[in-house]
Amino acid sequence: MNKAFDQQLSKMRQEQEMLIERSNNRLESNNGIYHRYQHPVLTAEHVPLDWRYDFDCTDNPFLMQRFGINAVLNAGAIKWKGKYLLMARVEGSDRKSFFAIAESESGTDRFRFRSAPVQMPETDEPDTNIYDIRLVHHEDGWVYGLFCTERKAPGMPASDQSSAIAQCGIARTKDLESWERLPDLKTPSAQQRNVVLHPEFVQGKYAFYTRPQDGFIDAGGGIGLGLADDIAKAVISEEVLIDKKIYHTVYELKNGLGPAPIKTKAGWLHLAHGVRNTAAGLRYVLYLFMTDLKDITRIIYKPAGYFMAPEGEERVGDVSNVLFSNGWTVDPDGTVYIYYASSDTRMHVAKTTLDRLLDYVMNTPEDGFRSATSVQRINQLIEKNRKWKS
Ligand code: M1P
Repeated sequence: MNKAFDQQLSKMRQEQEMLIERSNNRLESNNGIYHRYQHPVLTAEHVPLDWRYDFDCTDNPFLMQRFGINAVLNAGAIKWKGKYLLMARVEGSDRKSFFAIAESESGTDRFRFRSAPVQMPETDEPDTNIYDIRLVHHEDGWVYGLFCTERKAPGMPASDQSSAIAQCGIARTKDLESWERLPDLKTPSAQQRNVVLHPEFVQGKYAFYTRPQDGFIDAGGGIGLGLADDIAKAVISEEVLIDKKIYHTVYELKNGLGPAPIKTKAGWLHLAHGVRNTAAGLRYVLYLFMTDLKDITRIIYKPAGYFMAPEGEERVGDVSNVLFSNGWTVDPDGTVYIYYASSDTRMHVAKTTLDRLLDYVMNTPEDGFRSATSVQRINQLIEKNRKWKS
């Protein structure tokens, strides 16, 4: 029995309870599209203390953290048995990521991690790092998790310790507790990240949104789509690009799909991230587009520019100036929660409705790709607004 040790541990427990139990207020906004929230919904400080500290005062007399957590980011999301579940990428201070599920009754606050992280089974080729899971309740009855599995590139000289191969790992579950790992997705591309499973069969096959890339860093031409006969041995023989990178846009350098699309009466609603280079480094923003209900390779609406970009404290973190989303949920009343990470460090939520998102995606002008077309769009609005001038 060590009084100081016990007092310190009890203080840490109380502080963490206050953090987890604090309510999260909706922030006012005039954008008409969504509301941000006051606090992040998950941070490294939300990770249970018994994952990080040894509570035995003989073995850990200084109550030192034995396993450091660096960040909680890029969470897949699903509504499950009335609760909002985030399957977060938890990154240790050793740089390795793993998945852990946190649950909330409200969707906007009091997210609490389950008692232990997810034990993701491996294939014959063990993963060095796994991250950025997309959860999809597929019409075949399974919940799939598609994530990036990263391994060291083979055949490199000893001086090269950073070349890596990224591929799409696939796992499935019926209970969000235990996972069956399936073979990694095979595609014609050298590497893959940001792969997402479409929730319905397409021509009787499993449809995958891909992001073909030649190297670990260099992304290919944009977001692709490919079909596979069998999910338990998923092989795509052809990828078609459906949303290409375009010069002088917010997705000039690269893009990647976020969560699985939401089916609406007007089309499949997609959330994606776009990346451009700046003097301050890469800038990741979120954008929306919609594809045709019958032909999911055809984009029918695509507003110009970004839908959400890093703001205020979101702009700073481990990898600054990044918003990334791979999870959203829709309630039966049309409420949409968009879960997004800022600067590869912590998770936030934004709240909106399907009606607002449809209005945004269908009525915001497309990119005209020239300064002159931007001025034209503004002049059209000014003209239209003339009669409303007070
Ligand atoms: O650091 C920003 C993001 O970079 C990668 O995304 P992408 O492949 O689209 O560039 C991923 O590592 C992602 O996890 C990370 O948030």
